[in-house]
Amino acid sequence: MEKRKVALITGVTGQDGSYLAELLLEKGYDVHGTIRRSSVDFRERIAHLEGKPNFHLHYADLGDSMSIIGVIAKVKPTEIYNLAAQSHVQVSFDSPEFTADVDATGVLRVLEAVRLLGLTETCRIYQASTSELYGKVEEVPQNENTPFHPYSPYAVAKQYGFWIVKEYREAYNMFCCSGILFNHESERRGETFVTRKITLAAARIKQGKQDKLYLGNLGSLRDWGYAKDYVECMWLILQNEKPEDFVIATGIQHSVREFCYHAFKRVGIELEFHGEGIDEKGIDKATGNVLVEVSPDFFRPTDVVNLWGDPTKAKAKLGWNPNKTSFEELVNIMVDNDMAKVAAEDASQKVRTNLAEYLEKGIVK
Ligand code: NAP
Ligand code: F7E
Repeated sequence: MEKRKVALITGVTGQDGSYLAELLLEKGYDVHGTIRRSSVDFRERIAHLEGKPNFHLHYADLGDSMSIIGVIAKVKPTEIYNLAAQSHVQVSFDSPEFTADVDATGVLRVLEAVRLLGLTETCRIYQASTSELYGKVEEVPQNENTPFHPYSPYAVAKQYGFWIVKEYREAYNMFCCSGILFNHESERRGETFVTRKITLAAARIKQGKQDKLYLGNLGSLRDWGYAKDYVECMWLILQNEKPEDFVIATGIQHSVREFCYHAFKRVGIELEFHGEGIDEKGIDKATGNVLVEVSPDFFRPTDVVNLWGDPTKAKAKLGWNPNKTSFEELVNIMVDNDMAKVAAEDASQKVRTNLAEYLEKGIVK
C-alpha cells in the first residue's frame, strides 16, 4: 500500500507557506494549511491554490492549544511544517509578549499536540528556525556549531523554539528538526522587510509615484537567498534518514546598500552613495537627485549586522544546491515583479499609495 503523504503547514498564507504548499501539491501530498480569522478574506499568496482538490484550509492559531490539537487530530498529518510566526524582527520589539507566545510557546503547543495524540511514530515535524539565533555573531560565517547569541525578542523566542524541538527529539525520540534558515526573499515577501521595501520603492520612484526611500542601517550584512529554493530544503530535511538540524544559506553576503544599488540599477538608475551614518545618501548619478536617505525611525534597539551562513552540511547531506538562484537574479525577479505591480496600480488604489507614504515617513516599519 502506498504511504500516506499528508502535510500540515502552519502559516500557509505567508511567503514560505505559499511556496511550500505549491511544492508539496506537485509532489502528490494532500496539503492542509492553517489560517487565522481576519476581517479581510482575501489570502493573496494562496488564492490560486484555494479550490484545488488536495488543498484544504483550517482555522487554527498557534496561541490556541485547542485549535492546534483539533486540526492535528482531524488531519493526522505525516509531516508538519511549523512555519507560523510573528516573523518581523522590528515588530517583536513592539509586541514582545505576543511574539514569545506564538514563536516560542506556539512551537511547544505543536510538539505536545503530536505527542498527546499518539502520533510520534507517524508524524515528522519541521520547525522554521532562523539565522537570527546567531544574532550578535560570535563567529563568521555561521554553521550548525556556531554558538547562539539572540539579539531581539524575536530571536529569543525562536531560540526557545529551537531548543524545545531538540528536547522533544531527545526525550521522546520524535522526528522533529529545525532548519536554521538565513534570510530568503521573493516577489511574495512582506512589504516591510528591507528587500521588498527597496524593490517596491525602486519601481515607484522609476514610475514617478514616490520621491524618496528612507532606510535604517545601510551597512547591515545579510546572506539573502530565494524563498522558492529554500522550501525545497524544508522538504529534504524531513526526508532525511535521521532528524537533524541544518543551516540553510547561500554562503554569500551583501549589504543593504548593495541590495539598493542593484535594485535601482535594474530599473535603469545608477546610485552613488555619499556620506556616512545618518548623513549617508543614495544619489542618482544621472540627475544628482537624492533618492535614498537614512532615517533613525528604522534603527532597531539592537540590530543584527553580520549574518553569513555556511551551507556545507545541507549540500553534503541533503544534496541541496544553495546557489540555484544568484543574488543578482533574486534582485531582478523582485524588481521586475514590482515594476509590473506598480504599473498596474491606478490612482484609485489609495491604500497602496498610502502604505508607500507611511513607509517613507517611518510610520509603518
Ligand atoms: P511570513 O510571510 O510573515 O508568514 C508568517 C505566517 O505565520 C503567516 O501565514 C501568518 O498568518 C502566520 N501566523 C502569524 N501568527 C500566527 C498565529 N498566532 N497563529 C497561526 N499563524 C500565525 O513569514 P515567512 O517569511 O513566510 O517565514 C516563515 C517562517 O520562517 C516564520 O516562522 C519565520 O519566522 C521563519 N523564518 C523566515 C525567514 C525569512 O527570511 N523569510 C528566515 C528564517 C526563518 P497571517 O497571514 O494570518 O498573518
Ligand atoms: O532586515 C536592516 C535591518 O527586516 C534586514 C525575517 O524574515 O530574516 C528576517 O529578519 C536588515 C536589518 O529582515 C531597514 O536593520 C535597514 O539589519 O529585512 P529585515 P531581518 O530582520 O533580517 C530573518 C532571518 C528572520 O528570521 C525574520 O523572520 O536590514 N534595515 N533599513 C531595514 N530593515 C527593515 N525592515 N526596514 C528598513 O527600512
